[in-house]
Amino acid sequence: MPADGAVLDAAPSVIAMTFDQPMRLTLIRLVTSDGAEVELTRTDGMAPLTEFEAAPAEMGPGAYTIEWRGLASDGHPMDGSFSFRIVE
Ligand SMILES: [Cu+2]
Repeated sequence: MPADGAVLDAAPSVIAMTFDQPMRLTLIRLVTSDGAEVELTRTDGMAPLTEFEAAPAEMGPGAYTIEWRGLASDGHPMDGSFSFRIVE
């Protein structure tokens, strides 16, 4: 969350992901279309979770991508990305 491809009229207060099985997120980045990184405050302590949430720093209008990598409970590495836009 936000859903991939979402067009929002305000910045999201949280970036959230739900996993079917506990996932230890080893990396999560929120980047603008210019490749600038937006700070994310995460409180998971890299513990395996099915519900992950992080609070983004202030975000203006533009396109954003979330890139993540994680380790599933069986040690299988996984990764993914999703994107959304904020419009005024
Ligand atoms: Cu696996």
